[in-house]
Amino acid sequence: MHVLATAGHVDHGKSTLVRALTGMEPDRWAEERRRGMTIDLGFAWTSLPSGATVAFVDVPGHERFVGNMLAGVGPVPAAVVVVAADEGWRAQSAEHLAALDALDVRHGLLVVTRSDLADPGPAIEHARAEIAATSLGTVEAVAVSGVTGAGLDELRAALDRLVAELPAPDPAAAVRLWIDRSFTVKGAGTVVTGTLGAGELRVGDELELTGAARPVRVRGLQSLGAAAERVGAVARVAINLRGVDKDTIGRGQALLTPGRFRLTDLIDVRVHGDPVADLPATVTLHTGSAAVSARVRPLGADTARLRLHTPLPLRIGDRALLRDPGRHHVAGGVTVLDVVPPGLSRRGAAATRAAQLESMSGPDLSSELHRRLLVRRADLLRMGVSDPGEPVAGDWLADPAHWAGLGERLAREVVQHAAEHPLEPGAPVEALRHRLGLPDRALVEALVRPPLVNRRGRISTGAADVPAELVTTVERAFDGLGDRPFAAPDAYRLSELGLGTRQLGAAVRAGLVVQLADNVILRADAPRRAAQVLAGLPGPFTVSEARRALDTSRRVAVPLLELFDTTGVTRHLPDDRRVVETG
Ligand SMILES: Nc1nc2c(ncn2[C@@H]2O[C@H](COP(=O)(O)OP(=O)(O)O)[C@@H](O)[C@H]2O)c(=O)[nH]1
Ligand SMILES: [Mg+2]
Repeated sequence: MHVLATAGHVDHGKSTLVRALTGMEPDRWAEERRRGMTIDLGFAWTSLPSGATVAFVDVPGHERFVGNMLAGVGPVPAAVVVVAADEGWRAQSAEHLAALDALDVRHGLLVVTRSDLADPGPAIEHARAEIAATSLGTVEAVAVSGVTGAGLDELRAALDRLVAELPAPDPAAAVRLWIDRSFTVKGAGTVVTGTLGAGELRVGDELELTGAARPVRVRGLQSLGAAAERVGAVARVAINLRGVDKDTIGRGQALLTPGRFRLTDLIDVRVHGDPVADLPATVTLHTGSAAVSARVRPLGADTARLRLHTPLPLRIGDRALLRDPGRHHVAGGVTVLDVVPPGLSRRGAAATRAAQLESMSGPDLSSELHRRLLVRRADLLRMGVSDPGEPVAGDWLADPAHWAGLGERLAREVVQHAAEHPLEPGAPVEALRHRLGLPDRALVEALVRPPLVNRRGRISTGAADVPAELVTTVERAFDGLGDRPFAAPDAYRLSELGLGTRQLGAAVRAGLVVQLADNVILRADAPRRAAQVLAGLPGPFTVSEARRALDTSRRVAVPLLELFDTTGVTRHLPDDRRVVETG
């Protein structure tokens, strides 16, 4: 099915045309039929010669009902612009066309009606020129009479050509159904209708309803008057809802696939049309079937921040229309650039923001990542990025350059931590998460790559490349200590060999030695072996007893025992003796 909206000045023959094409009455209200004027949206449908089904959303032309017109046009991708041959281009011809342009409607057809009353030539010429200057571009034109039926066959053929060029909807897309009508049906309860532009609805689906605290469930579906188990886009659809009261639902609200949209009341937009500086401080923003009041804060020459009176399920790339509520005129269209914009409290923040918005257009993954650096995949989907790519960890997506930079920073932090805490077997993940300002430990872990290693929640430099010279020098430091594995080379010997802070740090990171204090080093396996020796002592022991058992000095024994205390190898008793912890 295809859905088209009518557009055009009041009394130019829109409803008559829809009636002639479909045999259905688009003016649903008794008042409309009595006054011979469309007030609210009308709906009718028919089959085209190709077999394609086309449904019309017939809109009111009177300027008092432009709000209703916009609710009908908002969700529809194509329009039939109607102009009366005998009246020509009029105020709402222009206003409706400006609205289609603001909403970036790209497909349409010009129908000049009442051509039994006047030569349609001048109206066609004028209208086509006006339309050509908008998002609709060059359109086909057909002259008809809704009364005599002349031209209707050509129109049906032209409609077939129009619907054939409409883009195919994405059946897998999330549903955002803008409600254009709601009513109660005896025995069935609340029913809402709308134009389904993408995705699919099924009986039993649970949906979010904007403005409602609880989800609603689809109890029944109808399309073009027939019940259906599922309805795919594009379609006019009527939805019987469970769990909702008629009084709490209506035009302007939307039914949403759960978890796929976020409601926002603050958006940054690009303005098409009037210069931003000319916009009134308060405008009415129309999108889908919604119309909400919005405060305008100009940012750049064609960008602004809008504070919406009511939050809407908007995504980056959405189009909306701004109307001046005072002068009743279409002030322009907007493209949503950001639905979670940064605060502007710092001095100069607005100018910086304007510069950022300069280069933005649609929901482009790389620029979103560039802007947000790290963001959850689900959040990007909600913002309107349809293919957010592969996460770096968990649900997190990262800007590639930022991620590479974080990897380098992590390596530096780990090296620095090793230098500051040479006795620790690496930096704790949580400490690194904090140092790097990351929101999730999983990110730190995902940044670990060789030569870094992650062992039991600590990240270390692992087996780094050790200069052969360093290995030899360290060996020489232990020369002459013979078979005393717990004896440390003295400070003089170290300085003689050129083993300063940096060299010792490297030797520690390379796993050659452990450093117990300034200038106090042992071979790397010494602490493990010392623990075995101490475990063989008959009972609690003093520092002196440990020192003798290990055949070493207090200079080594004291910091070694302190290390054992902190790592849980020994327990320090109140009488200053220690025991080796078992198990
Ligand atoms: N002679 C003639 N009258 C028409 C034609 N189309 C519409 N009308 C009349 O024009 C008036 C307005 O038509 P309507 O369809 O209600 O216009 P709308 O406001 O654009 O929906 C009605 O009195 C129609 O009967 C046409 O093609 N020829
Ligand atoms: Mg009408």
